[in-house]
Amino acid sequence: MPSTTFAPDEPLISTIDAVAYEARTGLSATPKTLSPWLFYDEAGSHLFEQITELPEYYLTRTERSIFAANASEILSEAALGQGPSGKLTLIELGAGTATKTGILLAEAVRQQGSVVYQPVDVSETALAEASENILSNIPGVTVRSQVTDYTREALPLNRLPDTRTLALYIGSSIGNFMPEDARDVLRNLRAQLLPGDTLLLGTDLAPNGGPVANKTVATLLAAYDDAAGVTAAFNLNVLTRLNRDLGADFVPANFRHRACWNPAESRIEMHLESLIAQRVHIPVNSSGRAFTVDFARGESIHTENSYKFTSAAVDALLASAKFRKMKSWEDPQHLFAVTLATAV
Ligand code: AVJ
Repeated sequence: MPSTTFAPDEPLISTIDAVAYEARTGLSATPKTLSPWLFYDEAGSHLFEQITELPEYYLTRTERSIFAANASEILSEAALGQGPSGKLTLIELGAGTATKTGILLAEAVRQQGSVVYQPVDVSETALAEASENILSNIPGVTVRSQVTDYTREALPLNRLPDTRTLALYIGSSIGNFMPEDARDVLRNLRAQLLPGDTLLLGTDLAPNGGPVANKTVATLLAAYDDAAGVTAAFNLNVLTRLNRDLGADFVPANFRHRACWNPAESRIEMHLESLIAQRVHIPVNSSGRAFTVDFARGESIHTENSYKFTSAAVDALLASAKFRKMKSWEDPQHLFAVTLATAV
């Protein structure tokens, strides 16, 4: 995804090129795939916001409750080792609209009087919404937002004298990446940090991964296949996006949303399954040439992975990027974990 500034309803050519590239490479592969970043056009971002409020989608509200219960401890642990005049600066990867971050920012202001907040995201509109929310609700926060693709580019870390950085990577965003890519994203972040800086990582827990075995595969499946069909609409919207951005002729009604649990990989997978044998035409590709995609009945496009972690898996991932766990917090039902780690 390019870091170029764009309006959601009027993408620059470079965004279209990136979409075309993903469509051509992903849909000509076996099995067919599409990258999850394609979900987040204007309609898809709106659908995701709706997902976060669904009764089945426990992730967002659970992480928020962990922040609400532990913000004071999280911030003071992260500030350990600061000099007397030292302050924490918060940077957030993939900040989106930063709705949960407010709890942590308000606590940072309470503890240190003021805070500089640097949200990083590929979406300029999401960042604009984030700054507005934060600035109008939490006095004492200075916002410096940056449009960057943190998976491909160096982070624009503005290090102020006398400050330590607390990097936030929350919302289970890391779960979208295959293990090696997740490690590389954290290594890219680690490369911009100094020893003693910290990372707060939000991860969804594997079923029965916590000390109490009360998270089932059914809990997970419901979160990715809700009764109201919002997740189905979110998944199918990627086809509508390809129609709009590339002039493709997908008929979304000819596909169905499917979520499954892959125990060997410890991940939820989302697929779009073709209900019939069909041929789809895609007039625009990255080299400007049209191409066609044939689907057998029952064949699917793999659109997303959402990895679920044991606490040992979180430790190993952190260690592979030169972080060491300081402390972690879970909700009482052990659905979700928030882990604070220090750069070593
Ligand atoms: C935004 C990647 C954390 O994996 O739970 C929600 C995206 N996909 N429902 C997740 C998503 C289907 C979400 N993340």
